[in-house]
Amino acid sequence: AESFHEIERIEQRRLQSLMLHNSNQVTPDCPFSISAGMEKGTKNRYNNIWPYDHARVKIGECKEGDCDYVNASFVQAEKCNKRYIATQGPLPATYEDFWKVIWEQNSRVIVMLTKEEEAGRIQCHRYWSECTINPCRFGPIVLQFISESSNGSMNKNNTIVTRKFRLSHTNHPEIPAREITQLHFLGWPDFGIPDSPNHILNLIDIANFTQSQAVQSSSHTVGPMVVHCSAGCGRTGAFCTIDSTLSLLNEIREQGLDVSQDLVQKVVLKFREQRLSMVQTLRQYVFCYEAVLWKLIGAA
Ligand code: PTR
Ligand code: PTR
Repeated sequence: AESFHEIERIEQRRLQSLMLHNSNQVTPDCPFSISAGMEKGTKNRYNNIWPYDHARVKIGECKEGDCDYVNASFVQAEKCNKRYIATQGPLPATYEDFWKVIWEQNSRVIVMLTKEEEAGRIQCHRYWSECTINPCRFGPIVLQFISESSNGSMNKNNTIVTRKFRLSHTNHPEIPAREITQLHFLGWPDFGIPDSPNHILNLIDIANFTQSQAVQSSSHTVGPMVVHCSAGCGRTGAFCTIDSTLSLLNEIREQGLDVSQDLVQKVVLKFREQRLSMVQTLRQYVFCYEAVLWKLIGAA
């Protein structure tokens, strides 16, 4: 708990100094600006979660200078080869932006960690489509639904719905359509944790396997996994922390280095420099340790 509170204090101090500096001046004692996001009210799901400018994902293909904004951040732990795009659950006003990011960053795997609706509140709008006959258009992007399958009944807490899509771009007919896989995990309530670390370790395995398949079948460098929940912070942060920590532990063991350091804390501290509130609650933070330990002792 103490180590999590330390993480929160560091973020509080950073935010206070942001507000003091009127949030748009990047200075040595305040290298974090969030001005791009604060001005884009209609493109943010929540009015207290914005990407830091230094780590935000920018949309390249936009005509006016002002349309590159999307509430998404590149996150990567130190010395870790895993890089992700952490983002909010898309809004109807940002569907096109979302798919542009997927296209431009050449991402192939989307991990969705929230139900569409929880307790009568929309957590994430349905940014995909199930138009099987006619593909859907999001601006220049063409999305074709291919299939949906599920490992269990819709209301089980370990359910993963796997949807496949084909993505192409009307301005780039020369680039072959790409297959995109969305892994939609239904067992993670907002601000809460899944029933068992097993569920999330299983999801991580599937996500990594899908990503590696995409890498193998592509002639180009495949982009980062896109991970989102509702705000793209709490659950997204925990997912990326568990995956990155396990990956770091593997590398460290292979190199015979010291495994006794507190990697989870290190990873979360780094992620919080890149996106606000990554791992949102103490319970989620503890869950990160549980999942890592669960994997290490081979219970999974
Ligand atoms: N659009 C990319 C560029 O010009 O940088 C090139 C590119 C082309 C990227 C095809 C990916 C492509 O698909 P695949 O990975 O399936 O070969
Ligand atoms: N305004 C909300 C809040 O701070 O409570 C923003 C928010 C919503 C933050 C959901 C995190 C949330 O969880 P997650 O990132 O897991 O969707």
